[in-house]
This record gives sequence, C-alpha cells and structure tokens, in this order.
Amino acid sequence: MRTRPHLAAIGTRFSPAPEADFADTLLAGLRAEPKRIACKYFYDAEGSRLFEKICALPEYYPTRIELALLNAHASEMAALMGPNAEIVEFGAGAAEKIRPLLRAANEPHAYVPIDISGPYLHAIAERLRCDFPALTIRPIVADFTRELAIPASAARRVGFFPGSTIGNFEPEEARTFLATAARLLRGGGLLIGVDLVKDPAVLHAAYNDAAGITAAFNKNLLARANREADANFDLSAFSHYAFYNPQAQRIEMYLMSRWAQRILICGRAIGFAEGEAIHTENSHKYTVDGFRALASSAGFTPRAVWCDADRLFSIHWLEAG
Ligand code: AVI
Repeated sequence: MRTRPHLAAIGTRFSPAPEADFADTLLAGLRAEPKRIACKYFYDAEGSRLFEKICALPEYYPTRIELALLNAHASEMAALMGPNAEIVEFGAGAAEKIRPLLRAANEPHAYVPIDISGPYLHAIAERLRCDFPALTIRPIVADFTRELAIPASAARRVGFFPGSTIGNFEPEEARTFLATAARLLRGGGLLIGVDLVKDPAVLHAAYNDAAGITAAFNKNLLARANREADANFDLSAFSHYAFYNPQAQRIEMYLMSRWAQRILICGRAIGFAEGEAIHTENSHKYTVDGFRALASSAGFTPRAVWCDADRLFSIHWLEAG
C-alpha cells in the first residue's frame, strides 16, 4: 500500500513479519504501558500452522461459514466482478477461498495474490497453476498493510479480502486501508469478508476453544520470542485470556502473567506484576450497516451483502466508483 495505515500496537495479521525488527519491536512493546505485542507476529511457521488448526475448529465458525457463502454465491459474485477482471487477493494465505470464485469467474484477466511470505506464495501459485492451467497468476511478495505497489493493468481490477482480517485493524486503520484499496480498485470493486456482532457466548467460545488451540496460538508469541529474540519466557507462567468487549465491539486477547516475574530479552530485563497482561490482538466485529457505513466513508459504494441464516458472518461487494 503506498499510503499505509500505520499499524501501531495491535496490527494486522499476515504471514511472518520481517524477522529483523522482531526483537526490537518486542522490547519496545513490553516496555510500554500497557504491554503489547502486535498480532502480525503470530504468523511464523508454527503460528500459521496453529491458525490453520483454529480455522478447522468446531467453535471457530468464520472460516466454515465464509467458505459456504463463497461456494453458494460464487456465480453472483463472479457476475459482479465482471468478465476479464484482474483479481487481486490481499494476504493470500492458503488461497483456498479464491477457488470457488476462480471456477465461476468469466475468463479472468489474471489472479494476483499478494502475501509477505515469498516461498509460501510461490508454492500456492504453483498449486493453482495445476488446477487452473488457463489462468495467468502473478504473485506479488509484499506486506500489503505497508505498501500496495501493483503494476498498472488495463483490466478492470477487483479485490478479494476474505477471513475478516479487516477486523484485526483498528477502525481508523481499516478506513485508511479501505480508502487506499478504493483508489487502487477504481472502476472495479472489493469482495470482503467481515465477521458480525453476535451473541457474546458464540464469540467467547470461538476464541476460547475447548482444545486449547487458540491459547497455544496466543502463547506461541512467547515461544517465538524464545526462539528468535533470545528471550526466556516460561509459557506455563502466562495464561491465555480472551473476552468480548461489547462497547468496543471486539474480542480482546491477552497473555496474563500468573505471578510476579522478571524475564530477559536479549539480556534486557522486563518485569511483570502478578496479573499483568500483554495485549496481543483485537478482533473487531461489525454490524452489516456499520461496515457499509465504514466502507462508504472510505470512498466505496456498498452494493450486495451475503450472510448466513444465523447472521454470524457477512461478505460484502463494495463498488469502487
Ligand atoms: C486472522 N484473524 C481474522 C483471526 C480473528 O479471528 O481475528 C485471528 C484469530 N485470533 C484468534 N483466533 C483467530
């Protein structure tokens, strides 16, 4: 992204963050008041593996419902995308959700998956090339939360941003990201998955699964600090804590120190009081109208919306006039 949303404390998800700045960022975040670690650091190889397991959990409904919506409505979505479109996917991940759209699309000009992890992205592109031999695939290795440099194209450009990753942006960051996307996609549009406000019990279960995978995913930040930043965290000395904040309409995730302790990162000491927490993630939930208003304020014209019968998850088609 050329004009970037500056992702400060609680940034967005996506693939491994650049390794070089991890130790410095970690130290700065743990010296801050209150303590924090940006959620983009979840996604090293182990964190990505754990996230895939989260997506398959019975309690974690977003992945399952979004995929069902894409499968059920792919032809309507493809019709809105139009023929010969260049489809740009932001943070392509495993690129599974694009498949129903690619099958339904009318002779797409190209598929342009963007992800920060080069080897991962090229492996995905290879797999898709086998399954869609007629499709032009042009992967771009980039952290799209920082920079969106996509080569100019004469084709109508449409974006695809599934998974409600937009929920991991703070609302102002989300508006900035959407405004940049609206400029990039002018003349086309954006298909975006957005998790909805709902019964807090459903949300609580999704972020506190019985198998403890989300807890392991959260604690992997500490394990990663031990692996990459010469830290000495004892994982059993921290608890996973996630709850729904109804006024902010978001899940907040923390790692809570079970007792007073001192840890070392690259030889520098960080003290924790008993019960002191590290803020690791916000996952914002939207109403359909609330998200449409946000998209409008960023320069999109909201058009179609698809929701499941229980209104747990939504996919929006936003036109970029
Ligand atoms: C990637 N992102 C949309 C997930 C979410 O639900 O906010 C990350 C996640 N955190 C805990 N579980 C899943």
